[in-house]
Amino acid sequence: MPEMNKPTNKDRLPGFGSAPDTEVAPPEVDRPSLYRVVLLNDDYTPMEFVVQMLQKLFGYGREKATRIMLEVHMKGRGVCGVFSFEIAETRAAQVLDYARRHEHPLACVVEKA
Ligand code: TYC
Repeated sequence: MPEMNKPTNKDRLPGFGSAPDTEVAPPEVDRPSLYRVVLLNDDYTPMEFVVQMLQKLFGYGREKATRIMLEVHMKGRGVCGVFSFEIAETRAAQVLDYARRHEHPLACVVEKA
């Protein structure tokens, strides 16, 4: 009579009969760092252009875009968005490209949040 081997943990289907998920340590993954796209003030770029740029490139409504523009105008700088590094760099490049195509000196920088 062949002897029946007792099942070991190797025979168990994952998720059945093993420790509940809550006892399993989650894999350690680093959250990606965040970066601010910061708009800088200048004396030449029209306010209306900045508002429209913020609506077009960042998807803000007119009110929020106006608030950000006025913050930059009055304080010299203002955050127009916080993103992962690649998105922040892309958005900043889009701002500069859009401004240059319209011949405005508008400047922006990316900085770690
Ligand atoms: N200071 C500009 C003006 O008086 C307006 C302006 C706002 C320019 C925000 C740049 O990022 C900027 N026309």
